[in-house]
Amino acid sequence: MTRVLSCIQPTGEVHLGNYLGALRNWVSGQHKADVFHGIVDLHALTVTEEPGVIGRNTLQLAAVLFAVGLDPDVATVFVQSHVPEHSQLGWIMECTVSFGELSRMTQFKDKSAKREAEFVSAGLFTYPALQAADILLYDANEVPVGDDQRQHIEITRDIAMRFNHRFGETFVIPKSVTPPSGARIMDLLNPTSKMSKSGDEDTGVIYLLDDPAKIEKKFKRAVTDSETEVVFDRERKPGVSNLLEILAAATGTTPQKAAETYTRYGDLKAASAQAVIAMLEPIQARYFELLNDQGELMRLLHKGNGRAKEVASKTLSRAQKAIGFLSAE
Ligand code: ATP
Ligand code: LTN
Repeated sequence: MTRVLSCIQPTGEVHLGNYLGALRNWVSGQHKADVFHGIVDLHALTVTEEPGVIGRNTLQLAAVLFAVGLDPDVATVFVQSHVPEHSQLGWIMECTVSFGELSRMTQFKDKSAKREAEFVSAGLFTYPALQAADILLYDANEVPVGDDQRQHIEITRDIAMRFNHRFGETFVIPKSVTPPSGARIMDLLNPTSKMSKSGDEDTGVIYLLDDPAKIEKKFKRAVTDSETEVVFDRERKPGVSNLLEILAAATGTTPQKAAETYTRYGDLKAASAQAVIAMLEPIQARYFELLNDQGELMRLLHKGNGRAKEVASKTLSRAQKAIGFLSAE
């Protein structure tokens, strides 16, 4: 059976881009493959400094993952720091990737530029090595990610191949799979940059827990262009195309088809808002139920952590043996 792995960082509130670009596909994929989904709190540490924040975000994110429909009896949902093999293999990966390769990662360039006046940790730079460990520990065949993560999957493949070449066949070589629709949702106010949890401007971001009034307001204010024609053209009309992409993803059609239904920007915005509100309503209800029962939430996570550790510990010892570290036994 195909093994699929994808992870999400507990760095802030989950937004529509995360849901349409990632989580929704995790849910639909859980019955088609053996799926592992990690809440990668160690990755969140690259950009989080205040005490307590990561733990709180991790718990909320776990509630979101189950609320969107991941079934703990089918999908392995785990917390990265609860499976210490990630840190252990992460170091080995750092020693298998070059400084030059890491320097070419656009996520590092973007994030370090955004943090200009702030602390840029070395972890932010070596982040892809830890991500490679996340993936390789589970012998993942496929890694479903949005466009923004393709480069990290490529570098993971390069690292895995290099390791196998140096130390003998150890890791499965993964490949990235990109969902067909809603692959890249842009910020409503700044439709040429992706909707992101860690951007400073939050009004162009639709959060999964936003109430209907807020969602309507955000869509109303969405940036379009000075023309009037509703057509799907990412290059020439990024704002309108983004709305069409969101509407299409929320109603199960294509952006081109959605464009045929509307002639006015105002109607397109209103329809997009309503479609998103309807899509999020049941998710929000389940989220609050789960968050009110933290004992149950922790029980579900322990279940996933146990299953994750079983697989990860085997792969780590395979890698350690291949390298030929002196055995402690
Ligand atoms: P950050 O801004 O801190 O990088 P993020 O919003 O990009 O956070 P991640 O935790 O990095 O979120 O990503 C979780 C998943 O959501 C990834 O698979 C990523 O590809 C996807 N994703 C994030 N933003 C978008 C977006 N705007 N459109 C589509 N998919 C997205
Ligand atoms: N880097 C990813 C999050 C991430 C991930 C992973 C995704 C960490 N480890 C392993 C897929 C597989 C991001 O910023 N979205």
